[in-house]
Amino acid sequence: MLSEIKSPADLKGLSAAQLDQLSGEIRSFLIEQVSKSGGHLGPNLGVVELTIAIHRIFQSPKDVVVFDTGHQSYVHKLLTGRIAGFEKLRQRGGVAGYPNRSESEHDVVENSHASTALSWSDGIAKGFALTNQKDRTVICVVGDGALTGGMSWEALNNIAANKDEKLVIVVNDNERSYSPTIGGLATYLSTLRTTRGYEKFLDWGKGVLEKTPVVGQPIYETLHGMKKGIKDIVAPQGMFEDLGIKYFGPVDGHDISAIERDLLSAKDFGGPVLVHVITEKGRGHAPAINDEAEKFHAVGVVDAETGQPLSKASQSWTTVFSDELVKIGAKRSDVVAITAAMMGPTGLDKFEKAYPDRTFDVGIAEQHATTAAAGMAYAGLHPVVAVYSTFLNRAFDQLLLDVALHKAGVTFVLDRAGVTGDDGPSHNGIWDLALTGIVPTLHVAAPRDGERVRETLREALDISDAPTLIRFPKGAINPDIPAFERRDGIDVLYRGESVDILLVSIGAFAQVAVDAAAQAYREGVGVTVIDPRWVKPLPKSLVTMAQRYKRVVVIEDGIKHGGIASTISELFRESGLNVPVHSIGVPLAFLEHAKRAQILEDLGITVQNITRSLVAWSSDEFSVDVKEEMQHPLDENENRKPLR
Ligand SMILES: Cc1ncc(C[n+]2csc(CCOP(=O)(O)OP(=O)(O)O)c2C)c(N)n1
Repeated sequence: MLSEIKSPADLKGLSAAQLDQLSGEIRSFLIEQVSKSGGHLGPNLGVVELTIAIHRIFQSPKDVVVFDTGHQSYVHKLLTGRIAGFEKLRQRGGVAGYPNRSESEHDVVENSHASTALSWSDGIAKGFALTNQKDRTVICVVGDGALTGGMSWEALNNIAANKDEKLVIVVNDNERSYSPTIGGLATYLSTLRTTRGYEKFLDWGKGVLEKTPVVGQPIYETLHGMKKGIKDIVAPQGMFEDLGIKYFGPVDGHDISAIERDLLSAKDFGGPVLVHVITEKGRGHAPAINDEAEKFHAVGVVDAETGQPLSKASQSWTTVFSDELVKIGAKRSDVVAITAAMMGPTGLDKFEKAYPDRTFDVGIAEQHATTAAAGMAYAGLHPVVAVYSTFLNRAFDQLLLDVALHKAGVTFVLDRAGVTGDDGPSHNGIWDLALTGIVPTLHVAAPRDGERVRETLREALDISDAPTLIRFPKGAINPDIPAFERRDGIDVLYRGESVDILLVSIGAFAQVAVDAAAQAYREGVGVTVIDPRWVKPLPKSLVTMAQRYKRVVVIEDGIKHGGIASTISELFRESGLNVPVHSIGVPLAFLEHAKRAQILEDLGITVQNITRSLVAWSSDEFSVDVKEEMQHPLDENENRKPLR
């Protein structure tokens, strides 16, 4: 049946039995395809019936469906004509792992960062009202996890103020973010979930009391009159209704006709409505259900039947950090760990196991995590805030003003820094070096290997009068790259035979840099490779070192614009050092989803290509071109295909 569904219209005439069959087919399809490519399997298995019901009751794209975060939009993609693209899910040429406007008119919001959907929906609904598109409804699907993000509440506060807003908020409550959702809101939703509906209570009351002669009926009427009060006790949806948002539910999120009933009522209501839908993450797939930790929130390439990873897990950057922090925690009782709903993915799970009282999961709340860390530092602790690089973007103001201005001894650990690839434009951690470069007092390290992760982490934790930050990439860690010598904190990784080029390698590109230097040597070009480890502040001796070379080349896994190369150029300029600085890194563009290696290849960040550039730069004729390139650093981007 699935292959016959070309658009949501094809769902409308299906019988209950056919819908059942379709749900089963979608689940089998997802298990098979997502296991091959990796992706958000658990969340999508949980929203099969919910997505079908939404597309039967509403008319996308006239009605706009916005998925918060967007990781749970696979079923929506299947129902909107994109089955073929799943062969290459999250790969170049295949469907993206998140909604994508270029794929379909049914995708409006290209997200991946959580808790924005209610604001998007509020804006779209207000826009429809003001532009005379009153027949269009906005449906916002938001998880209980995403509701822990502050933006969700800023949006609800505004939505509630507009009683006529045609907005249906579907809370997809599966009790989990990656791990179980935490906090006061989670407790509140759980009360809603577990309390039997007050209507049932009243029905029961009516039945019993009506049979009670004389006093029965009046008591029932009094109860009914006190509806609101009783409701708060029996089914306390009061929080939403007090805000001014009509509440329906809770409804079984795997019963299509039950969801449809509530969605229909919501559609007809004519104002902001919240439909509370209870779903099960990983529904219908035993390995997902049995995964207590994350219910297969996100899987790599796995065996479709057993859910077991197909390749052996290798040592990752995350595990090196995770193990070292646990060791440090044993000696330092002031060290505490903070995660924004990503305990496992950031490796803080081991710290939590060892020191549960010193570990805080704040929900999807990077801003709160950052400012709360400043508070903890003031109180005498040394917080380690572990987040993905891309999510620190959220907390820039808090980093700048709450942490850095107060010189708070907080250490940020950014995982998944640099090009990550398969999760698309918004998941690349390519902005952190540029963003943190403009934060006074902050120290930034980019370790090149495991030994340096351990070392810089310890150095960071020894700094208590200023914030520190360590960034490293996703995935398996390369073998350690020992230094020949260390000068003023700068490691020399490869000594060139002559002084043609000083190659400054930032972080995990060190191996590529050393290999390129070795190849350049074979072509008669002398390249010395150094790794400053700490890239902010840059060691002054960099200037003295660079003086001896004809050219300096900087390689970094981040945007070139405002990155380390640009800081080094400025440092040289201010020091009166007139040496050309070339930059190898990521151009200022949004990178479409593809494998990291493919993207790096496109950007020319391969040993072969870098060698070619080193050789070209070292030749004299090139100097004219170089000047032009420095004046127009973005020109080259325009010719690059996969960028937009
Ligand atoms: C700002 C931000 N921080 C962290 C994440 C990582 N993340 C992706 S999905 C997710 C959990 C979402 O939970 P929920 O909204 O309940 O959706 P579910 O997966 O349970 O359906 C998290 C923390 C993110 N996408 N955005």
